[in-house]
Amino acid sequence: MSLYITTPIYYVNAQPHLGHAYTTIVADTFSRFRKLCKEDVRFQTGTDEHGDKVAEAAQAAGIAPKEYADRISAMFREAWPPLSIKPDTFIRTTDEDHIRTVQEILQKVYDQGDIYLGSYSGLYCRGCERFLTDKELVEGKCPDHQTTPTPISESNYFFRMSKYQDWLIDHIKRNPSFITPERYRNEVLSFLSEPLEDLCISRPKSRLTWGISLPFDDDFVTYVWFDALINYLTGIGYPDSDEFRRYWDAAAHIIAKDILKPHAIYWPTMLKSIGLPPYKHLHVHGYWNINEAKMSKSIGNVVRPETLRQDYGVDTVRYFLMREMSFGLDASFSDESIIARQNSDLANDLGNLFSRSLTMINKFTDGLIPAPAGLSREDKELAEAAVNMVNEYTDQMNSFAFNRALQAVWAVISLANKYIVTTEPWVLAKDKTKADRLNTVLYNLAETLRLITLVLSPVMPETGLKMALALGNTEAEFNNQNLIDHCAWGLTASGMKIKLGDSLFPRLEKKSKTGSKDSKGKKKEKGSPEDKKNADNAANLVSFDDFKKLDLRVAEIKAAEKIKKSERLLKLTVTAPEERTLVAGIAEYYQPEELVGRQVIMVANLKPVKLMGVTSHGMVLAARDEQGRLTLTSPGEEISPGSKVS
Ligand code: ME8
Repeated sequence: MSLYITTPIYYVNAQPHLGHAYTTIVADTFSRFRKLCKEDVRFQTGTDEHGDKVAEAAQAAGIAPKEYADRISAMFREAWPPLSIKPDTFIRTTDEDHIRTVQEILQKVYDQGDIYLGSYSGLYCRGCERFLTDKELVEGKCPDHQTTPTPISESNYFFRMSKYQDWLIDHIKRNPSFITPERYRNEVLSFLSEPLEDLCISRPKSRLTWGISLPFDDDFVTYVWFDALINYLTGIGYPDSDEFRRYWDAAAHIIAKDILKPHAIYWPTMLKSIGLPPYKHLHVHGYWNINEAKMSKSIGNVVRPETLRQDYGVDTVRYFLMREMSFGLDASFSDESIIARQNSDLANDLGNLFSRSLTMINKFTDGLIPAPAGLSREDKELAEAAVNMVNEYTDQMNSFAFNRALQAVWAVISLANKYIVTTEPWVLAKDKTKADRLNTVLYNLAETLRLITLVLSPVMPETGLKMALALGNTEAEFNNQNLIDHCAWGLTASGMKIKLGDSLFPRLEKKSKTGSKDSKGKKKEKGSPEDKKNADNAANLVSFDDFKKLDLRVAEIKAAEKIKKSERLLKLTVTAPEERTLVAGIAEYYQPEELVGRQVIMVANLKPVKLMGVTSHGMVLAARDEQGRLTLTSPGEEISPGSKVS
């Protein structure tokens, strides 16, 4: 089977924001998912460069429209690879082949009598680039752009859209999956219950020159929507390329609800007039809002995807967008919600399952995935749940219910975390007669992680690769995995060598968007008394003699446990080489069992202190960054416990 998945082509009157990134990440994820189902996929995005809005933005920037379009189009093109978005084609409506295709199509529609010259007066919204009906206005304004439309009266060319109204209603009714989710299908049918007007498809050059000239009348340029929608055909080489024959029947467009009407009404009727079958699916999503208002360049409340990527990492951004929005409905963006997802879903649930399992395989079976013995009830339960997860995930992904697909994965992550608690591998490891049981448990964890890696990779490609490599696969094996041949239980080969690495996701603390803040959340000013104090502190340098007083040693953790009633503190029993107890404030970042066997650096000659009833004879060193990520320091390679650090 083939799939031709597209995003809208974005206007080049402003830079990419999170709304554009969302649609494009959905298209990328879906494309990766269907490739994982061994399908032949083509994914297209691009930029929409003609029309009033772009001409105005170029004028405001004081440069020619083409130069302006080149600049912003490049920003869109360059925004995608850092977000792991890999389109097969990036189309621009100023491309030569697109201009030629638009003119050929216009001529064809004109020749068969579907375009006529008429006159028009109406209310024009520059933001929407179309005339609005009275019904669409809210208190006289465009509801999307909050602007009063301009009355315009002029001669123009019209496309006989009304001629295809009955055919379109019939097509929508016969094909329930033509427009999804259903609410948008109903919205379109309700709109079509009133008589459809013909579509004005030209602009006189006296008013606008930045567009594609009509092939049959050089005094006019093409209306930007008639031009833009045709990109979906140009991109696959309409009318006579192999790609066109291969992909047009499998076309699926993803858009937000703002451009439902052009895609659900103008476009299928245009296609009908050209004699082509309509696209297969139109998938419509809601808006990302900020404080209840649509994130939009005209309102100016935008979040830049690049800023988010730098703050949270690409896979956290992708996961958050796919998990947080229920496709079709609106969702709210806030830093708090993305941090909450990172901490609970990624660092806690997935990150802990991963690091606990790998640490135990590393420690208890020398880093080799062991061979399983007989399966108990709880083993079967885990295996069954993991295999069912793949099916459930596949169904939900195919129906664009990405949040539900991810919920299904997280149900298994949580089951596997519970499985660790009930099977207690660290207890099994102490008893030689329980080796078979330990092997089975560790194998089952590795196999569950393999299936989790498989299904998560379309959403989080970097994390997927990291997990696959850690589980002992090569990059080529990761790239060759698929949902058809690799979804059964028991495919992990025992004896594979795992590779322990860094944790997948750090825990984050609540942070500000606008740079460094003090503890009360007030933004710090440069040159403030506080800055002066920091400068004084920096001058307060430590002498080498003072430094020499510190006795830093390598310590090996033998046991770790939570301290009752404390959320932060862990009690560590270490050897250096003599045994001693340390108390460390790292419980939010590490599970006790993943610490056992690790070497750390400690300050060995601190005065003992009592914390929550436990006396600490020293302090473990850790690094913490501005986002609150924490990692324990350790010697670069294993060395005898007690070695001096100097
Ligand atoms: O309409 N939430 O381009 P455009 C979710 N050039 N998605 C959002 C969003 C938000 N707050 N804001 C924007 C155009 N989007 C035309 C399209 S297609 C032949 C021509 C996304 O730059 C969403 O996909 O205004 C929406 O449909 C699209 O950007 C509009 O992009």
